[in-house]
Amino acid sequence: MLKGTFFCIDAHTCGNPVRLVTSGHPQLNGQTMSEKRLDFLARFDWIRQALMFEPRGHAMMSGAFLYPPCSANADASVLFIETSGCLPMCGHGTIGTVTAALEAGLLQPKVPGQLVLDVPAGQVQVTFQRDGDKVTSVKIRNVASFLAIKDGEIEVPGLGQIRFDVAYGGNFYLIVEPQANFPGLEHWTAADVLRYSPLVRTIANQHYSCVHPLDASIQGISHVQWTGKPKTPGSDAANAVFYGDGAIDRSPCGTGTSARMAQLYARGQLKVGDRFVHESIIGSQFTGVVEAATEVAGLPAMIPSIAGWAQVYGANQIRVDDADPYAFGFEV
Ligand code: PYC
Repeated sequence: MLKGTFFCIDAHTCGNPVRLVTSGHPQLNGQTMSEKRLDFLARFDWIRQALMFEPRGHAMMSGAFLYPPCSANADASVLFIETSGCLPMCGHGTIGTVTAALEAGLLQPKVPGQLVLDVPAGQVQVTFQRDGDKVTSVKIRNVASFLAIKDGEIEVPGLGQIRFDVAYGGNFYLIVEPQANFPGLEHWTAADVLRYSPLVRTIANQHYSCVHPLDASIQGISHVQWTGKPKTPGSDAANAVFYGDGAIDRSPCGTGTSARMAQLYARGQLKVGDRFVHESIIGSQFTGVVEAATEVAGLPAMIPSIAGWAQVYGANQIRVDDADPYAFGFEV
């Protein structure tokens, strides 16, 4: 039986995919995007599975639905989907969604060049540049970000003792800097990242807990960020972010860059006004800025911004028919 038909605009943000679903949206219950995210996961997760997993997607696939605004001051709301679930916030996803939606005429900003978006993690402010019909850059003023765990330590089979911090930038990131048992990302292959990240994430989640103080539906370490020396001129640092079951972000990761800036800010290595150019595993760059100091439930925090670009490369229509044994993906 045909379960649904979805029109999608396919794009990538600095190399990482963004599939903006422009039709087939389910009606969601809830007042906020956080509540709507939970409703989507409870009742419509089959849509995410069908559009993100192989054979219609792949390990890195990620996408979004646009919804009407939840708040009076917002232009629209965004629900993020990817192979691991529905992220509270996604930086590369927002840059790709905004680019694809503006170019397709799906968003009409109240203020030219600016958008306010409700996302499950809160609200983000977007500014963008255009050249004719083309959107050339998108900057996101992200949700309040903070250092959640300082100097954690776990024993990782095959690696040994690993010291880390956990920071929040819209998702919780376990951040590993070069140390005795990790020589730095520049000395690792992608296969090393894929091999050790799931282990590190599982072990850290067994020993440490992190829950967002204002929204308990945001909890647990979902992403692992390995850091190192950059290779692209102009970058301040490099990172590889692992997410889902086997994905390495091809972009520098918007929420990961926010988390990294929050960690460096809390450690006194960045201050308000500082710029931080972050490089991905393929050398693409986001420009981050420490916009302001703030607090979250009395804890010191900061507001980061991240800027990057996206390219729209096509459109497709995806039919999901449950007569197809692989309609909702498969495990390899
Ligand atoms: O850009 O925030 C991001 C992101 C999260 C997971 C993959 N990319």
